[in-house]
Amino acid sequence: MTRASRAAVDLATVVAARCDELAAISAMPDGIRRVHLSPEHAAANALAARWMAEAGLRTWVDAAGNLHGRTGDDDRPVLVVGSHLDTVVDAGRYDGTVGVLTGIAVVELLGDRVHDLPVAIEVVAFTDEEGTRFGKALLGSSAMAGVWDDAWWDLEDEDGTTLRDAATAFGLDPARIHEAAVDPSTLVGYLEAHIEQGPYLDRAGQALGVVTSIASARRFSVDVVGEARHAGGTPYESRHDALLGAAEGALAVERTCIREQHVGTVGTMHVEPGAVNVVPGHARFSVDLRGEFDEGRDRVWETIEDAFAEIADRRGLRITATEVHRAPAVVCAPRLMDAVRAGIVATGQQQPLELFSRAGHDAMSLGLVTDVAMLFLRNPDGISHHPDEAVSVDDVALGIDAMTTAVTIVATGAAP
Ligand code: HGY
Ligand code: MN
Ligand code: MN
Repeated sequence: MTRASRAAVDLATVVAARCDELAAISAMPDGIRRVHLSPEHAAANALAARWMAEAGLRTWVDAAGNLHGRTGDDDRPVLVVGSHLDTVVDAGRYDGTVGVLTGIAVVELLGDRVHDLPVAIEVVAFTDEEGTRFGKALLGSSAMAGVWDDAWWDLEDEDGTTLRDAATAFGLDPARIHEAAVDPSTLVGYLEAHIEQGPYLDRAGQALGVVTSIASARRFSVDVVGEARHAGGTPYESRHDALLGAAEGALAVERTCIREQHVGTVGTMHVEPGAVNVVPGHARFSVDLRGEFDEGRDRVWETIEDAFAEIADRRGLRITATEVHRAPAVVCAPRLMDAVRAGIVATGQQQPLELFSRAGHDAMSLGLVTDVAMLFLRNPDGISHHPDEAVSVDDVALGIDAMTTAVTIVATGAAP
């Protein structure tokens, strides 16, 4: 029988209310959209910084736009606890936010004990975990991991604004981005609490789970060039219809991934000239491809590219795929997984489910420079990246208790 502490239940109630406050910071009148380097990003950082300060954390925004809050200002080694505040379009209100707010709640639950720990706790609210605005995900955590690629500055959003110009307008100095990089020797590890974004904890009747590894991902922008022609006068045998080529390409992604037990999604598609009486001459669509391991993911991508080549040849099209994001699979560290597992068991949940994350997370970036582990919270029906995304206050309370225990174990080697 799982049972959260009274203090964690009170904190979880605050976390839920804060998720609602953050949800109101949106570029959409009737949904949640909070993207990298936007006014909503700045507002969310300011609000979360206030909550961090109220919890006694020293706060700052780094050269990439990530918000940090740390206990003390000495040179103790650092345990980072975080997640992200940016969102997809028409998002749910718990993806990322619950992890950041759980980190703040852990500091509040530890209270004065936090100063006795041999490590500093640093809560980080990453920006641009999603890649919604510029297509490349994990920009904030990549900067902190020290793997920034200056070529990213030329990425453009749908309005043609470059990442460089957006960063400058936000008040950041692109020339100083490398100052966001953490010194890996100062870290003892990274822990992240996140809603599962899948149905497996819900199906198992468990509130919390331990993540074993995080999906290996690649994203592409696929251009399909055909010929715009009159919709009435052009016989089929003379057509090079870019939309139909893209449609066949999207179906090839689905067919290949089902057969190869991977996950591929075509989330966006643009067609030009976009007139009812013109055979489309150009189409562009996105591919989000994931697998448990990099080798399998790459093999599946090669199969998909072969399918694109066959479609292009048969329909007289030019199909070009450009990679816009790649993140290697990250295996969670057993010593941190043990701490997360112990935290869950301490809430009364025996034999916590261990599962591979099909969703990407900032832990993928931090996993390049330090040990990482993740705590999953039950996400009813696995609905996420959707307004119906949900998590219960009771499960958030259990997550706060579990994360507090995990943090204490990682920091001191023993449970509180
Ligand atoms: O796309 C993902 O998997 C994550 O939610 N950014
Ligand atoms: Mn997400
Ligand atoms: Mn997320």
